[in-house]
Amino acid sequence: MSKKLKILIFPDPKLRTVAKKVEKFDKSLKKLSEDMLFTMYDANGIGLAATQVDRHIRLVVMDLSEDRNEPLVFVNPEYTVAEKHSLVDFEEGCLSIPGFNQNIARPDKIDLTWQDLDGKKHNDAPEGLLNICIQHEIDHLEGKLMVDYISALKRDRVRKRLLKEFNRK
Ligand code: GNR
Ligand code: NI
Repeated sequence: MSKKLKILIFPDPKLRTVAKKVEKFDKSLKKLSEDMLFTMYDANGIGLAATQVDRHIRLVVMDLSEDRNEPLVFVNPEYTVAEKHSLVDFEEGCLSIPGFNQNIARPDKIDLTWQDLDGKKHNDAPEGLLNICIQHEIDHLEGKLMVDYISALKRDRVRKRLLKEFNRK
């Protein structure tokens, strides 16, 4: 049975935690990834980092498919920006910053490595939405959020709105 986990909302300071590398590929890791996928589908998100559910390990889940039936799991994802790259602008949203959308410029070519739930290593050069989404999720694992790409003034406005709406209930 999968469990719905609580998603932390900005400016919860726990979202600033830097996640630790996964060393043990055991049943509890599989269970957490299932609960995260369940939570992500429930919230209609396309990705979710463990940081967002207050679990500070380097684990990301995703589903970019139309029918929401192609779950992806990335353990210990890491990337380097390709030498010959451009920046692509894309309007992003974040389940930890409800009601906030922002265009963010990110490199369009990265070399990505990760492990699966069995610890097997993979690498790929993701394109399109996968490229954008994995960079967004790896930001979470580093304690970084979309609001870090905008001015302090705008960030403060978002912070105040969300404090009033969510974090004080
Ligand atoms: O659901 C999400 N949509 C999204 C749209 C554009 C770029 C990134 C994302 S990820 C986001 C879910 C989320 O907050 N993941 O951390
Ligand atoms: Ni996010």
